[in-house]
Amino acid sequence: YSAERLLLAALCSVCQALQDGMLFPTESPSREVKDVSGLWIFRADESPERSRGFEQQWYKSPLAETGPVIDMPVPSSYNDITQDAQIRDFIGWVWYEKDVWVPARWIQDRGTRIVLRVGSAHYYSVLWVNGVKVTEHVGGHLPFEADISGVLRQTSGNQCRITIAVNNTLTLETLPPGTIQYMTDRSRYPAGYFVQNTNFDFFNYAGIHRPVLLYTTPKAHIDDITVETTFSDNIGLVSFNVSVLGSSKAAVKVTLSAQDGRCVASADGSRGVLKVTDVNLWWPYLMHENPAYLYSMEVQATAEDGQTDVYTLPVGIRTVKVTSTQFLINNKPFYFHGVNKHEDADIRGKGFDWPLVVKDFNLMKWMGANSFRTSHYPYAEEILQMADRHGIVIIDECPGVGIKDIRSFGNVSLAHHLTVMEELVRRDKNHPSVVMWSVANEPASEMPPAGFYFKELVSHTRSLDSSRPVTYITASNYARDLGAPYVDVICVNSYFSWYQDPGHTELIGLQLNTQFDNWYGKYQKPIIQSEYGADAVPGLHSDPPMMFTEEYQKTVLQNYHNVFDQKRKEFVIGELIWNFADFMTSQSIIRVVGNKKGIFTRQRQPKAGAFLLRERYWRIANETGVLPTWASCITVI
Ligand code: BDP
Repeated sequence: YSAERLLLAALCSVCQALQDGMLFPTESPSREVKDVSGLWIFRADESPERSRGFEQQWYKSPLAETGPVIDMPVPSSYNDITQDAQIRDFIGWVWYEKDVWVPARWIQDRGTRIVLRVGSAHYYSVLWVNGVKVTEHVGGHLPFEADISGVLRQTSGNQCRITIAVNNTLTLETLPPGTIQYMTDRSRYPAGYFVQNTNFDFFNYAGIHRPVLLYTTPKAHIDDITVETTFSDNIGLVSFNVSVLGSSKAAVKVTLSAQDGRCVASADGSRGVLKVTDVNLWWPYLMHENPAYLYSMEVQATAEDGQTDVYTLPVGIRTVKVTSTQFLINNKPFYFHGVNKHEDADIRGKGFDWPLVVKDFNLMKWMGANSFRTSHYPYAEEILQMADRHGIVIIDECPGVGIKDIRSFGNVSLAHHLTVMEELVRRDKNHPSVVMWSVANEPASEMPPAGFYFKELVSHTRSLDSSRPVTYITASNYARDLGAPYVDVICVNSYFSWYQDPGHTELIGLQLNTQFDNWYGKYQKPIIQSEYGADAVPGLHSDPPMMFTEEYQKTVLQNYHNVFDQKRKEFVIGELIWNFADFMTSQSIIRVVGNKKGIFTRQRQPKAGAFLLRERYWRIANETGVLPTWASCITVI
């Protein structure tokens, strides 16, 4: 299968330290953004080796001239858009194309740099503009871009044909890993029959999942900005580092403004520290009466020719620290009462969708959640920006999910995993909402290579960002977990009375207490229950409770909560329900049209468990935090 060979070659060629920044494209006096998402055309390469598109060079001419094409929305997964099961379950190369107009002045002004950026595409992508290859990228969930100024000026000018080939094949070395299995028994499978095997529990949606943008910068431009914040008494400190490309002598000026527009600090130079008197700290939702305070940092870089590039970055001033029993935000104990999510919804699959994002934040705030984990991959940047603005705290996870095969602990895998962490930290380092990195979910951390693998991974992540703790999510036994010595916080998933002792909710108390005491006894690190829960098919009832009913889900949660309430006085620093909403999985005998552990349905309607959690989270917030005045009516529930 040619895609596997191509992928391995691509993986090896990109295993080098990242050179450039990946600032979120925003408009400014010197920058324009043109969203070219919308309706694209699409063709799946159904040839046996999935290689016809490359052999026939589909990028060289309009895609419609190569064969039949269909409409495809961007952003969206392609899987659930048609009535064709073959498209839903397709594995291999699919081709997207769109013709766009580039403003003439962008082309004419040679001082303008034109960039094409894809928010994310699942999984391995190759990009052409007017038939010329401009970049390729391995990995979903993270952005990639190419400077296309040269290509546009050399080819046909204002008209721009963008072609993107995307391949969803997963191999032992990709993140997440997977394998392609050929079925050779001719009495059961036709010739050439293959399947993609994975070890994760969500549907492997594919396509262009986030917006495709064209944006401009001046030739000499701000390439990256890194801020780190701290404070002492009422003085906030913002250290900044600005990198400029296209000019070696650009003059950099940095200005920090408060929410009312007042300038509170400024400095000249590409590195420095801004001092903010009477600082307004960035506080999580429900921890302060004025949470999520954001300053605005304007960076100006003026090149020798007088051209100035301007970029504005929201900055929240806050600190994060971990002790052996606590998670401290701004030196105050923070208790995670939140959710695990997925990027997942009807029709669009993992495609970015503003109505869904805003609805989900409204639901999280309604239920009194102060945090979520980006299980099991990085979410759209727009989601992190929402979290910054609403004070929702994030554990930011990379796509290291389902690492179960010992062959996925090899050097190529590790090198790629380190690169993905570099891409993740580069993208998300400036978000105050992000308080911890998670490098993996439920890897086979008891396998001998895991010790070395996680030592490297955690220490590399720390070297990229020393201001945040690092963890991974374990489901392994405390005595056999080889990565736990390296992490800052222990995150444990467990499913008592579900996958173990199904139906026996009376055992949860004993088993959960044992779990916590064992882990704490061995490592003396704070613990987050990073997943727990039970499936509930909405509308299914029974009393006494039986598995799959709403009552059973509630009973499981209540039993977990009793133990959390004892242990949060000691070293348990958080609880994240699995899951916020029902989500699609691959088909199997343990899934009824997807995973039903949501406390909301996939359409975001509450099950009984949602009301239980709402009461609990507001009660905890009432005990530990400061509620906003508008919320006083909710606290009486
Ligand atoms: C956990 C996994 C999560 C699954 C969940 C489940 O981390 O991805 O969806 O189990 O089975 O172990 O519901």
